[in-house]
Amino acid sequence: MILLLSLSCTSRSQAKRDSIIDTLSDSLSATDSISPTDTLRLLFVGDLMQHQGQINAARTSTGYDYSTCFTYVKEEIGRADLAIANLEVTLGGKPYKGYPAFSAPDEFLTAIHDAGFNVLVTANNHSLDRGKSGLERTIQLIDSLKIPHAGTYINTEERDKKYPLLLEKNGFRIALLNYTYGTNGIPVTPPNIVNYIDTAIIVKDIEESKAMKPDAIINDYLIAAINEVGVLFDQKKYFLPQLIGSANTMKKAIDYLEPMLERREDAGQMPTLVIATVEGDIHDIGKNLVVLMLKNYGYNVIDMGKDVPCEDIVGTAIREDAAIIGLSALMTTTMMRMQDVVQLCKEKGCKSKVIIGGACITQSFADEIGADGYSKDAAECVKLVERLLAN
Ligand code: B12
Repeated sequence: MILLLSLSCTSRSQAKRDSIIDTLSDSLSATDSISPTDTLRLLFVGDLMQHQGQINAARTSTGYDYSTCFTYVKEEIGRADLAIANLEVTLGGKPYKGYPAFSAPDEFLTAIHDAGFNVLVTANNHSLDRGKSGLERTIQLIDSLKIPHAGTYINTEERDKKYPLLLEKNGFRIALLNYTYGTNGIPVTPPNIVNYIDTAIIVKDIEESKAMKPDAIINDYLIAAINEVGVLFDQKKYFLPQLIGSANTMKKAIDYLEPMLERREDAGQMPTLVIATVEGDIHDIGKNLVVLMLKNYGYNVIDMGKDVPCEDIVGTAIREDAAIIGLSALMTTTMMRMQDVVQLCKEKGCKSKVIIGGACITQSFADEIGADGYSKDAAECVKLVERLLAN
């Protein structure tokens, strides 16, 4: 995930912009890096404007013609994967005016679109030049051309839904943020929203951008939600149908997010791991997450599914020369099947290390049954596997 921050400041406020960026850089982690082999061409264009002279020049007997306006730069714009521009005028309708309160002809937007700009930011000091109707008309016109945009919103609901603006291109996921220092003294009319520079809000928006990572959605929202379902089931407020419904929803969400998860491409020949939910247990959401995570790290994972007898697990591990067997169990009634696997490994001379996990499993249980490792979640499971394979 890359985060792009667009701050609309005058040159006089450069020092202020620098200090804002210093403040915010603390909240961006050093791990938000990208692989140098991936390429994304970004073009940023400042201030698409329409002064009175430009409006007059575009006027024809039937309307406004901007067809030649971007002729000399169109090719350059087209070379960018994402051509992002600051729309520094409103499309507030007639009468069309230039400085100091801009309202450009609608044809200007069509020309911008035809020129190849595919993202617009709209929070700047001219956002409110035509007040409420100007802000809303501008957004409606941009929406009508399906151009993604950020910065000004009709109301809170729209902002919540569309901001931070998530852009996906060439396998990159980019969160675009846009703010302005002010709107030339014109106050915004509720429920409209202009993103003004406010470091507390920007930090919150950055946090939200980071939470748009698919693995964060799984860890922070989906798993938290399914655990809550478990609590409600415990409290007899939810029953089996709700449990099944929640599990199905979780599966759909994970299937949707899976292609977006980061993958290690440079894995080469990696060890084989055999993973299964033990016999008698059909809980496989957690096991599937563990499988997904390990596969994403490049391991050769054999997923044996759920309700798997220990003889099948150990037999497969021996046949496939697995470095590790990973076992999942969610019920107190099935966790003892893990001990059976450890025992059978010894009996059959299976060299695989055994790791275990699942909501009811603890480190002390792992020690008790002689397992080689335990982890509380899928992310830690990757570290556990790395550690065990290094020894
Ligand atoms: C969803 C769910 C179901 C779904 C399962 C769907 C599916 N495809 O998995 C359905 C509706 C089918 C179901 C059925 C039942 N369930 Co149920 N279920 C749950 C629930 C709500 C969530 C489980 C879950 O998916 N959690 C989310 C995942 C992501 O977490 P996780 O599995 O713990 O996995 C993470 C870690 O533990 C770890 N991990 C997991 N596996 C592994 C493996 C390794 C090697 C490692 C290192 C790490 C690791 O990483 C994972 C990712 O971070 C839990 C409540 C709970 N809080 O656990 C009850 C719960 C597990 N179910 C329970 C029960 C009783 C049942 C039923 C018996 C109900 C019934 N009366 O029929 C049946 C069981 C049938 C059977 N034979 O298995 C009880 C178990 C009680 C107990 N302690 O024994 C629980 C705890 C609910 C409760 N509070 O009473 N259930």
